[in-house]
Amino acid sequence: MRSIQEKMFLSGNEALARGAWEAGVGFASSYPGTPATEILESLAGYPEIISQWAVNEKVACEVAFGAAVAGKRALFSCKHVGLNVAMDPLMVSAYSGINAGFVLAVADDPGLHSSQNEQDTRQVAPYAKVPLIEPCSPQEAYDFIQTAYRISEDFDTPVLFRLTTRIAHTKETVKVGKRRPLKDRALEKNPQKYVMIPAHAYPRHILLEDKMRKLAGYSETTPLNRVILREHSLGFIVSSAAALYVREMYPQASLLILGMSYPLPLAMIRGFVKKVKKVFVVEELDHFLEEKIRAAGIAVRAKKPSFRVGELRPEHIPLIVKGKDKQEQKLPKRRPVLCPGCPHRAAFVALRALKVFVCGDIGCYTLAALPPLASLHTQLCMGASIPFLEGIQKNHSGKMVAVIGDSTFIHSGITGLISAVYNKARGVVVILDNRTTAMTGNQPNPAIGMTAQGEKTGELDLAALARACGAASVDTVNPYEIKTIETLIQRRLQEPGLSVVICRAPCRLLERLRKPSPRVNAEKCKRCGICVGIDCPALIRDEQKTIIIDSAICTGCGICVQSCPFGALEYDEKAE
Ligand SMILES: Cc1ncc(C[n+]2csc(CCOP(=O)(O)OP(=O)(O)O)c2C)c(N)n1
Repeated sequence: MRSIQEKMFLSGNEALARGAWEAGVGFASSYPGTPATEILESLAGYPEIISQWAVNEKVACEVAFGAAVAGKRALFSCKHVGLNVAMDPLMVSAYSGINAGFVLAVADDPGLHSSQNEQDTRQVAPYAKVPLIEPCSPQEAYDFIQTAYRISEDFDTPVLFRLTTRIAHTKETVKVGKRRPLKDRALEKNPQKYVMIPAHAYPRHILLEDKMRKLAGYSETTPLNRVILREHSLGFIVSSAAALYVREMYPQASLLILGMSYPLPLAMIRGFVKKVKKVFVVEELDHFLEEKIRAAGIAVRAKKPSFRVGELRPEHIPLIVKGKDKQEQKLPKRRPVLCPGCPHRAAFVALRALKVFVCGDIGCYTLAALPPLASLHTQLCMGASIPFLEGIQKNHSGKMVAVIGDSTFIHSGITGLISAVYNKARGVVVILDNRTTAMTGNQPNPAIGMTAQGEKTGELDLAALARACGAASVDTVNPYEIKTIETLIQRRLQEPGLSVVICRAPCRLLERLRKPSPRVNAEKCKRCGICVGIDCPALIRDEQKTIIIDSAICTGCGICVQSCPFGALEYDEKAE
């Protein structure tokens, strides 16, 4: 029994970290990604846990799996798309099984608050043949992560632990306990278990199928799955955030809440459906539960397909019960924009002037795809910019540029660069090195020389790395000089091979640039709006087309000054 020590006000991510710490986790590895980033950030605050940012999710998963095989309880965390990158190790680790407990905490982003898609991670559990745990609150994230480690060790399996934005970021008072120190398990040489050649993998697959049958039995009896019988006329089968919304909208209804949603407790579901007249399956995103329940021949009602897109909200529940379609909310949207003084801005002003085709990547700089900058033309997934350049350049005669951030280049851009050089691609790769992983909240990366737990470490030299990959030339430039960047890229585009231009200046959220703001010389200003085209939030054009500089947020970076062809934006000599 856990002895309750205290209460803490925690988000789902923080509660998960606290529960993992109490469960004796000794190692954690991750790559940042919203809404999962704070899991590792919280774990890094516990000195008993070695907590590391890896270069990408595949590596993070492999390192954490290695730690589990070594005998320490280990945690891997990432956002939903991060699991795509880590699928290779996950699929095979399910065959191997673990030594000490191994949990993969994955946070989905229904509604795409900060993601390129809204894939439903629950679908991975049957594909990878691993159990799936879904908490519906921070308290459950804290409680269930501890159960997840017991399941992992009892069944010799990695466990998938799925959160969504609302569970990961919601805060509540969580009852917590104490850390239970664990003895490390012995590291053993067991090639039949840890070397997945065909001769070993085949018998492991037989074992895995048997394990899944046993897990299906466990799912029928675990307290993670529970029935709350109230009204017999209406009931819901739910997991994750849907459980909260249904409780809020239909407090008298009967509930079957699935904390372990794969393998499903089909006998329990059958029993529930027998007792309750009208049973609805309510779930966010895919019809994961509905499909499996119906495939087992159990008649249930479910949401219309329109609810498979976007976030589920409490007010959707009555619509689902009435069999109606989702009504789209028409709220005004706030346009995201690069920060004032952002070092990425000038590169895109230069690229726009060059009128080249720009293969983009994922980071703050993806915002340059939006007008008025409108100077980034593709974006697929992390690291895709350079392979995209290669694919397009080989099949098109135009000049091609790829743009990629420092963290993304290290994540999965390096192999693309090697491949493009090897295959004799032409063009320019611009590495936007703002000395951080800005988009996800300024985490350090290997080019910074700082670990997740704040220790100094070696600094990866991006210029030397690009040279070693075979780049035809490597230049490092000050990204605040628009003309220099423009001239350099233009020159490199005329040359053979693939050149690398590193635009290097720190993210303004890390290092504040506070130079005096320029002022508008009303006599020279033509009210043409060219300066507003650099898309700086510190530049406002009023209804009379007068340019106003918001000195409260202007950093004095000077990009607007360089962009005005009439010299109407100028620095006050005395203020300098
Ligand atoms: C596979 C995957 N992992 C993580 C993320 C979350 N994410 C988006 S961009 C990014 C890195 C951004 O850093 P960088 O490339 O240095 O650009 P910056 O935001 O600093 O400009 C991360 C971690 C993602 N979208 N996809």
